[in-house]
Amino acid sequence: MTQSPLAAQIVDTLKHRIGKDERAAHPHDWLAATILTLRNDIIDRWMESTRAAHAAGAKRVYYLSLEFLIGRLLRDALANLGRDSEVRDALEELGIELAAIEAIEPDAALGNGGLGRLAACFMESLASLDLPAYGYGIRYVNGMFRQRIDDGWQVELPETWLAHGNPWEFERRESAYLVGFGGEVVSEDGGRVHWKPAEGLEAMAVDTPVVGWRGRRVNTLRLWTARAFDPIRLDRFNAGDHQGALAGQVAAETLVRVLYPADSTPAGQELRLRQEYFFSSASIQDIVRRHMQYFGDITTLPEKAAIQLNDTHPAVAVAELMRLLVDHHDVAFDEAWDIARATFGYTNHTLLPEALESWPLPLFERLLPRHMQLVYAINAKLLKEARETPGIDDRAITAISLIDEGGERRVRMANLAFAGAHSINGVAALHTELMKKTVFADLHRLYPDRINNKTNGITPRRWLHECNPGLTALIADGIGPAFKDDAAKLSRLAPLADDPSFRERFAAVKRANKVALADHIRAETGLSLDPDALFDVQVKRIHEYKRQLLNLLETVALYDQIRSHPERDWVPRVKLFAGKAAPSYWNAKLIIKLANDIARRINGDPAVQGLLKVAFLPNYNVSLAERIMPAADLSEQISTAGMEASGTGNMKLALNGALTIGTLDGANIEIKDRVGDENIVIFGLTADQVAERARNYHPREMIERCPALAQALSAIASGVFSPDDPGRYAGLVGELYDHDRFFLAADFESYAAAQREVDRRWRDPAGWGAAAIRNVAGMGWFSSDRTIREYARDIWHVA
Ligand code: B1H
Repeated sequence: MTQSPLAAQIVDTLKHRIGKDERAAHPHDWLAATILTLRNDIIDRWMESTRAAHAAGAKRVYYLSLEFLIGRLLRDALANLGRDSEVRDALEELGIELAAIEAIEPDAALGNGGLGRLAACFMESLASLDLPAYGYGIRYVNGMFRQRIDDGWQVELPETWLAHGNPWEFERRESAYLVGFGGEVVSEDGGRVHWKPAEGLEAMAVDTPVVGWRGRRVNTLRLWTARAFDPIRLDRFNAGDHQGALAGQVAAETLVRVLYPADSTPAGQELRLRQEYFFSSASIQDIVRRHMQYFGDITTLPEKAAIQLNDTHPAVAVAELMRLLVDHHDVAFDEAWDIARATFGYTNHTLLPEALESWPLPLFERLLPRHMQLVYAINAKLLKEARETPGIDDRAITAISLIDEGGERRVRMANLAFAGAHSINGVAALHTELMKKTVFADLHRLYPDRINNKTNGITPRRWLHECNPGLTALIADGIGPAFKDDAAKLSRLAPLADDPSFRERFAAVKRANKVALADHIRAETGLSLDPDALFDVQVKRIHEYKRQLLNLLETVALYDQIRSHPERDWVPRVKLFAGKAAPSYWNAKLIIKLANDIARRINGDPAVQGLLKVAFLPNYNVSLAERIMPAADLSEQISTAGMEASGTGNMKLALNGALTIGTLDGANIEIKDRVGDENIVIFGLTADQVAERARNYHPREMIERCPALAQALSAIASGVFSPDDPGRYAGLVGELYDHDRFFLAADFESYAAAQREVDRRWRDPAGWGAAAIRNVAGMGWFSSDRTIREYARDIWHVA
């Protein structure tokens, strides 16, 4: 039998690059051989993309992010290159199933949650829109931890995504930069200032190609790894100090070893500041080097480079660019400041006060003495400008300052990023308005033109075409394939909501996806789920403001009602939860345990068999999300209004035909506007009402007035779900009576009523199906292509 050329190439790669023959090859060898073969095609396009940008003297976009939650790359590359079936057939000839090797590709989890996944979607959209762009971050050896559930409790295990090597990446040993820490600042004759760091390590680039839709462009994700300047100190080694001889290498490896697993709350540890400076410095050095090599004049930087700061984690890059301009390129301070501000944009992702990054001034000064001086100089300029602005009083000056003087002195990274950027954007309309009114009110008064909104988006390639091929084929059948190149065209689907035969086919696709998810869950956890039940999902990081606890309380209340009134016409429901808790976030871990305790009790109770099931799916990550999104009927987006900056899981679920039950928070508001008020179930206080209520809130009274809630709480608090440790949840529940920071008591009744409204709609399959189709039709706007076009036009000024 003659082999197809592609099959022959894969075998050749296996032999000559991996060193295995067909009989000895393990699945991981086939995976690597397939990726390496595909890579040749990618590399050609990559080089062409770089050449074209260079020849055109194009402006480049640089996206600086401490997180890139990219997930698996093989299916994405195959789909975007349009080589899916070709590669599937070639592997089949070789007796290998593509799906099987796709499934063993490690999930690159170099991010926590929404912020990191947004960076990954943006990289894909930048390439798809043919914009020359680089992502800059850290090549963590251990990304987001793997979550195991032991007796209902979260256990964190290291994620070893590099265990089998990484065929996607290219080490660039020549692209290396020295990054210093500590030491002193010395003034030379003539007033020139020079930083003499006490420690130094080398940042080395590791590049991953990012393939755009239809292979139009391939951009670079450049992640920095660290190595010691002197990998071994022979003087120490020869003197018998074997460990000391390697200390520099150990320090370097420690720096890039782990991703901080805290979502929405900064870690505040020295190693984190070191990570932030390490990758910011290497990235800025790389950007400046490239600019000088191509254009030769540092003052034209803003015309050729747009640097976007993904939250404040890279905010020290503002000071680093100032240092390079002033100390190394002899640019005068004021001119350097204009250049920096014209180059940087800053995206804010959260308003939670505890999430705003600030560093103790002594720590900042010890690690980065020159940057500290520059922060003072920037602050002096900023506060002088503020003083000269009418309407800015002393209180406002205190709030604008880069230094927080209340208590222990700290450097405010959000203020530094704001001051150093020409654009400061929020990630959904409500969030952006709240930025102007709360955290940045005074800076906004000083610079009223800087804050703007860029509502988040998701890439429809990964989050529709790739994860839901059944629905994608059905849509193409219904409206033609044009939506694949322009997600806005999904709107053409809307009329088909009224077509009974289309609705039936739509329902069949959803059911098949539910069967596939149920099969996966049975294999992973042993739990059997009925694919005809309503799949109600809340999947996201576990955080009190996201209110998984509200969902659990309603679940317990529903459980009570079903048992009290078994004769009623209950809608069979499966409640699916998944998500990770920050390892140091006790209440979040306790909520995971509660979900598992409730699941055990309810799933084992014959009284609700067939009517209610609860499952907590371990280790939520991008790959698991790709299975869940297509199979969901109901999307829980129930954060306390004003607290979820945007949300992006809400978009993935609605795009795959789930109806949302949600508060008027983050992007939910814009989803409602696009899918139509009748196709979403909204409940609860608005952000304004939450702010108003906060001034005079008595949760105990609310609870006492709501028997369903009071009963659910007392059942949990008295140990009904935790007979092995009846007091386990006393504290968690007690806090609700006295404080209830996230207004669960205030929203409970309205949430429970909304859930009964969901039941009512579910009983009408035609109505539900039509609403689900209208959700898909309305979600095209949430493509990250639209988001990136807005950034390109309004912030980066690139074509
Ligand atoms: C978001 C974070 C975040 N907001 C600190 N803030 C982190 C903050 O490691 N840290 O220190 C890590 C992550 N992440 C999320 O960003 C928002 O909560 C979502 O609402 C939003 O959709 C997402 C993307 O904009």
